[in-house]
Order: sequence, then structure tokens, then C-alpha cells
Amino acid sequence: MDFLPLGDRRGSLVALEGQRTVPFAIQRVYYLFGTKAGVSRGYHAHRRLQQVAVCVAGRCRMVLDDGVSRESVWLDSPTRGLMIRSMVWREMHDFTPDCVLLVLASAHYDEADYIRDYQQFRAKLASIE
Ligand code: T46
Repeated sequence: MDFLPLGDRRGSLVALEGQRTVPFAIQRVYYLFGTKAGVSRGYHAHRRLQQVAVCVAGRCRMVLDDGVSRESVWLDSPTRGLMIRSMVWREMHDFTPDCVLLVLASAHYDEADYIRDYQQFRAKLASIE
């Protein structure tokens, strides 16, 4: 999803609003930064959580796997967000040292919502088909 950059000669601004720019009520905001060189993150899916990820500085590569197809997307613009729906396996790779990945989430943190084992993720998908 593309965000409209606002602003003027002083610089740019992007405003993200729950249930408007972002298609859910935002319950939580967090950001990943200082990811060490060569480190990958993620390797999980969420049972119910929906999220939008925006790289507000630097870049990283997000891999999304819905059990049918696997796509790799570079996040490298503060005006582009990636919608991550529930029951999608995600991995994050190739973080630049300056990468700050902002994530808007539809719910508060709940470890019980995570599926951190890929085989369990595939089994859960098969059970809801
Ligand atoms: C996701 C990707 C994009 C909390 O206590 N509260 C929080 O809101 C979050 C997000 C994490 N944590 C704790 C849980 C772990 O002890 O912070 C630690 C690191 O979390 P995790 O290993 O899950 O981080 P990533 O970078 O692998 O994944 C994160 C999010 O957890 C996840 O929902 O989709 O970023």
C-alpha cells in the first residue's frame, strides 16, 4: 500500500490512521532497529494478528509465505507499507544497519497468537482449509 506524503518545502510527513489508511484499528505500534549484520528475524506466523510494516529508514527484505506461494518484498520507502495478514509466515532478511522497521498491529502483544514452528503453521493451515 502506498501512503500519500504530505509536507511542504521543509520536508515530508506521512500520517497513518487506523481504519482509514490502515485497514484495522491500531492497538499497538512497535519498531525494529539495530538489527545486527547478517541476522534474520521473524520465522513465525500469527493466528489472528494483522499488521502493516513500513521501513521508515534503511531497508530490509520481507518474505511472506501463505502456504501456497512465497514472495520476497524489499521494504525501502517510508511511503510504502506492507500489509501482513493473519496466518502468513514471515521472515525478515538483509537489514541495513540503519534500518528502522515500524509495525502497526491490530492487537496487543500476545505470545499465544504466535506460531513459531513452520510445520505447525502448515498443519494449522491444512486444518482450516
Ligand atoms: C512480527 C515481526 C514483523 C514484546 O514483548 N512485545 C511486542 O509487542 C513484540 C513485537 C515483541 N515482544 C518481545 C517478544 C520477544 O521476547 O520482544 C522479543 C522479540 O520479539 P520477536 O522475536 O517476536 O521479534 P521479531 O523481530 O522476530 O518479530 C517481530 C514481531 O514479534 C512479529 O509480530 O510480525 O516483528
